[in-house]
Amino acid sequence: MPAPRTSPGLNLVPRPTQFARIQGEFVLDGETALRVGPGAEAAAALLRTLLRPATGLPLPAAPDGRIVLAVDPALSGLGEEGYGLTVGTDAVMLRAARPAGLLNGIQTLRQLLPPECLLNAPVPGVRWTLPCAQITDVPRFPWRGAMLDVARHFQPVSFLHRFVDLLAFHKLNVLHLHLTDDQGWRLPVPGWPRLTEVGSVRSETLGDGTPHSGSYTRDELTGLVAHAAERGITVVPEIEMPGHARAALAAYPALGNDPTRHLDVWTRWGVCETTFGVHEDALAFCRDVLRETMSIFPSRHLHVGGDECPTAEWEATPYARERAAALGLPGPQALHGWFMNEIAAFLASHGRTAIGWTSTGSDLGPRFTSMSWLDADHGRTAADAGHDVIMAPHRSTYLDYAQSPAPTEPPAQPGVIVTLEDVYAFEPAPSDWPPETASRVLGTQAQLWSEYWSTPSHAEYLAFPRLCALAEVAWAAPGQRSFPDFTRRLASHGDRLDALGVARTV
Ligand code: TNX
Repeated sequence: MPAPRTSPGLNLVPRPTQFARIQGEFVLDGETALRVGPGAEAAAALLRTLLRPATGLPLPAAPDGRIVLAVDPALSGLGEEGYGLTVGTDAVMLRAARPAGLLNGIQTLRQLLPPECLLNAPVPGVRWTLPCAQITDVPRFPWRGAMLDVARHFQPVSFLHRFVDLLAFHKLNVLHLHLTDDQGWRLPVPGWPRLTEVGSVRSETLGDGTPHSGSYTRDELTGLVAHAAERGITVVPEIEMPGHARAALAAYPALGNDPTRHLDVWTRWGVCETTFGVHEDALAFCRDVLRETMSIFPSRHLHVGGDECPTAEWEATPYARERAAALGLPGPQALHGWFMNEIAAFLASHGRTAIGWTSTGSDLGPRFTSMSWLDADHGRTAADAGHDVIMAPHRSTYLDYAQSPAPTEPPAQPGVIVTLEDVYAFEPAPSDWPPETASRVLGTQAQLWSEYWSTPSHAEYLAFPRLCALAEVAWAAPGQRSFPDFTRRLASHGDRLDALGVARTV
């Protein structure tokens, strides 16, 4: 740790919408109390939870508390997640139209305090000061996220909690959890025990001779959802279909296109030819899985994959050709859209919205929110066609690519380099798009596919500091972003990441 600094500048990440440094400071000490207005109880609890380990401050509630936490629906200009913060020498006033705004303001308070407040053990001898300031802060996009692929390499639930904490610290509000893929199934589903017994275990990876396995319990996942909600984060689960399904097919071959074939949980990377069948049994299975998924994850959106689905097995199978003909489709390839649209309709009947990966305008029906991964033009095509869009173009948001060409970089997804500046330069809704198209962009998110990393520290190494840049892209308006200004702030922010113990090596 660097020497304690009693008066950090603002140097906030992401950059607030409006801010001014005012002379003076507010000191938090054992006497400081919180004045907690109606609707602000959860924010007060979070503030205490976050500050207690390092500061030991009790921050009790009191009617004359000098830190005011208030929800005021009249402040509608702050939207769902914005906040106003005034730090004076005598009082701190944090206000928002909705409780979620207060949670963002609390992360700002943490960044304004000396970075030692972020340590996970008592830090004696630090004066806990806030620089006086006036801040009004409203996010640009409602979807500011990160995808964590726990299918290729399972991660302990403790890391998921920590990752949520790191997202919240950067005012990101979505954890997209990629729970199933060819190489592993991580979600228990009642009535389908082999999904975790068989589907969560891979015998080896690329011939390394080392088994890899892991799955979550329902309680662990509901606990994660609650932990995230306390921090203003929605966990959006992803169940892949009809491709990227090999682990499920290893568990239940009858869900595929040839029930007599024995399949292993895939031990290689890339696009797997084996897919779910386009029959009622596979659809019924997917609905079952999604019912369980919905009962764990209350998110409005559920991700149902849809990417990289070879149709060769359907083309080679008489039942699939007959099904396509009976549905009046031009051929078995069109069964992909049919399958996905059946699933989207099922989710809609439960009041949920399906998200699908799209690389082109795609065959996903109008119910889908499109997660566009190829490039911005394809995202625009989807938005032009009327889809809500989450922009995830790989050259800007895939943090599993290396961040520099240096030979010292640890293993990463090969083929592309995504630098900090590449991420920062990304514009999710360019100003030359028609306003209606741009308005369909819900936001953006980072991707941490996990073929090439397997440990939490490696994930953190890949995520930071590029995720700081993505957080600012998602939060701040284009006219407020400047890479030199960002990197200057990042120098101070690095002290915060160090205090949080963010891994700088794998
Ligand atoms: C493609 S892009 C995938 C993933 C891989 C990633 C990196 C997309 C929706 N699917 O299955 O992990 O590339 O190789």
